[in-house]
Amino acid sequence: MEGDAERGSECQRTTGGRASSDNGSSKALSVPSCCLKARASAPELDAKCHSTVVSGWFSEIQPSSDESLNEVYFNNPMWPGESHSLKVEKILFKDKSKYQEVLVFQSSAYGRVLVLDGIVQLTEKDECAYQEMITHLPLCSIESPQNVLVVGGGDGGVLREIARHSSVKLIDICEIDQMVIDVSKKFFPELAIGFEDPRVHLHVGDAIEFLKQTPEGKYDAIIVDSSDPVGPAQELVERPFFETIARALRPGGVLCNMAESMWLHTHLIQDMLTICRDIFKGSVRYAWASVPTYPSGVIGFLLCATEGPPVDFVHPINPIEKLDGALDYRREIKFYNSEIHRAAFALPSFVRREVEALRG
Ligand code: SPD
Repeated sequence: MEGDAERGSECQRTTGGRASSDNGSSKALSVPSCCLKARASAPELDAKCHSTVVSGWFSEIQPSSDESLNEVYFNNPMWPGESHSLKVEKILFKDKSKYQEVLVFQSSAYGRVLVLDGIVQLTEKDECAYQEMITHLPLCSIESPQNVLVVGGGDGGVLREIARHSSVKLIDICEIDQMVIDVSKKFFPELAIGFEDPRVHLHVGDAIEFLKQTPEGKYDAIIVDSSDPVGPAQELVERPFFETIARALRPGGVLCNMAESMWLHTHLIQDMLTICRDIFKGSVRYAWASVPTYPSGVIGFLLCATEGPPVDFVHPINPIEKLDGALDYRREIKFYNSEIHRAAFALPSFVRREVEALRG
């Protein structure tokens, strides 16, 4: 759907904390534990409206459910009290898939932007930081990765990055939402190019079901490139999911999981680290990178290894600079290098203090 930047979005109302689903039934809205404070003080959570474009600006805020109040907005429960805005030149696409609202717009400062359920997933300008880090942090931490699984990642950017590793023979991807793939192919060719690699096998469906069918020990590395844990990705930060991941990894295999912002989500990071320390018997570390268009401007990565040959995440054993042709494969690498890799594990003192699980 195309339109001008001034046009707002249709709202789908919810009542009593329950969201209407496509078939008219309702299911409970779940809010991660780190957001309970926001929930307690925000009755507006009952509204589930996305992709607010007001006066030519997109913001990660949503209209209030109170119909008597015109133009009153509240922030996303994942980041109470703040909202980043981008100036919109043109809305290029907006539709609702079976799972979420999908919006693409041309911004004046960051190129094209992909938004799911009102939350920025990537922009053309800074996507390199996220896709390169979430991919090369794990793949450069093990020798000669061969079988890799991507959970989510329907835009194709992580596939593009995995393809730099010539040791890789198989790249499975399990993405739940076909619309994300189609939209990426149409509007983000620099990312969707990842799907063109002959090693890629696409599975459209639920990752938890996919992992249950996966033979034990199949993968050397699994990359979880999910959206935030509200909506379809909620289960991807919970114990049963991490258990299925660990089962699907070979001994000494590695997971890299998107792990939110250290400025906003230390509770969530603490929970994920505690669960993963328990499940993965090898090393478990937290790294981060700067991504200006994500809330608070940073994003974190949880790295876990299963029991087996020890993995030292901080010092890449498989440095990208030594991989033949990797730096220029299909397009020049923009953000990641071995120095950034090592530095990504340096954590501010407040994070070390607040996230108990990082002290061990
Ligand atoms: N807060 C937004 C986090 C989005 C993480 N997923 C991005 C998908 C890019 N491949």
